Amino acid sequence: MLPSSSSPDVPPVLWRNCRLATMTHPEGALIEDGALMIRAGRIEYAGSSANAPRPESATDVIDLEGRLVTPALIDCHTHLVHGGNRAREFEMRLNGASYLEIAEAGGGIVSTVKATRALSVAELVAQALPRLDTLLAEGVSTIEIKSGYGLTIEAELAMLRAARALEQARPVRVKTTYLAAHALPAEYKGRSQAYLDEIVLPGLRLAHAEGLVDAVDGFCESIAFSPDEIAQVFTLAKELGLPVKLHAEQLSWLGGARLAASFGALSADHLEYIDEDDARAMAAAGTVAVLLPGAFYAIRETKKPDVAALRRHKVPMAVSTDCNPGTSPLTSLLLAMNMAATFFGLTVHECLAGTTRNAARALGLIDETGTLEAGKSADIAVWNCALPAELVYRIGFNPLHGRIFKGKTP
Ligand code: DI6
Ligand code: FE
Repeated sequence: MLPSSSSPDVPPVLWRNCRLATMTHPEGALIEDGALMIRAGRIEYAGSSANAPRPESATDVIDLEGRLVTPALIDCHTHLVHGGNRAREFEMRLNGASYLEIAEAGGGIVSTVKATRALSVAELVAQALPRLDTLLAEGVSTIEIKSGYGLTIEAELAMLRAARALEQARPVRVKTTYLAAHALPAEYKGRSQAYLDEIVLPGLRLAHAEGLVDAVDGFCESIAFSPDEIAQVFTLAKELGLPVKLHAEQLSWLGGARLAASFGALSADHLEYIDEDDARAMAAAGTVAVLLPGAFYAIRETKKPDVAALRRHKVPMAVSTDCNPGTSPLTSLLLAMNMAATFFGLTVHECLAGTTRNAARALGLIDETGTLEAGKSADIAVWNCALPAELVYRIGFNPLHGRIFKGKTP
């Protein structure tokens, strides 16, 4: 059991004899004989044992026996709160049904909307907890959770209230994202402007007034909302002082990524269909590229994001599960890293940076977490392995030894 040192009157704890991946170095240097000093839930020192401060008493030294230590993982793009599942639809697809046939049979996002609207906040929390616990068991300490399956004002607020409640129910940091511009509900078929005017925009004002919104997102796609429609949502977000992010270029090119960049978005996500100019615009805006290999895999997409262009323009890349019941029923950030490496060619360091430092950036949290350095929250993962590559290469194996959140062992 790892020690806790979260309250100010508790003496600091020195953790020594670990292989430290602070994730502060662009190339991901590993400190072979590393140490951490943690006091009152914050990191006071992270670096070589040789330069570590002396502990105030011999009892406050913990030997990590050479284990790998990284920042706790961050899942920066999830639809974790939702009702029901889409297993039957999965089976229909295996039997050859097309997305259109499934949609016409009441499948797709519409079926999750129906299941979500039927649930209370408490029931939404209860259905999300097993998914959250699975992610926490793999060393996740920060998670982003979107609305987007309610599609009425009250149901969108309920989803965000459930997301906030999850932060009280578990030792985890939750960032919420308003995604009413996710899909057009059946009652507004063919009337997207009316949906924006009557639901999305007034709902955003109410959600913000209740303190439920940390960022605003949209689905910019031919089957969802146009750049002009997304721009209306982002304009209100900016008026309310909220950061934005966007599901962009997932199934086609519409100009979503560069629209997001023009609004100074925290991130643009999916990005299978971006081009060089999109990467350039994202780099100029400091917009993080969030790659979602689980959705690429589950829908059997063939077009891969242009990682070479993102690298050329030094666009920070994050990796996330996109945990959602339809296109990415994935609750393993370790497997998401393996997929990002295997499908998209990311390096081990890019994968680990993608679930720590750059994921923190995608949530506007880089000053609080995502790297191991003095002043930041003591959000730490200790692994029963020696190399970061062991976190990415295994498929379906969890080497977590212990997770520390704000200096406390949950
Ligand atoms: N892109 C996706 O892949 C999911 N949402 C989005 O904007 C699909 C969500 C679902 O199918 O339930
Ligand atoms: Fe998504």
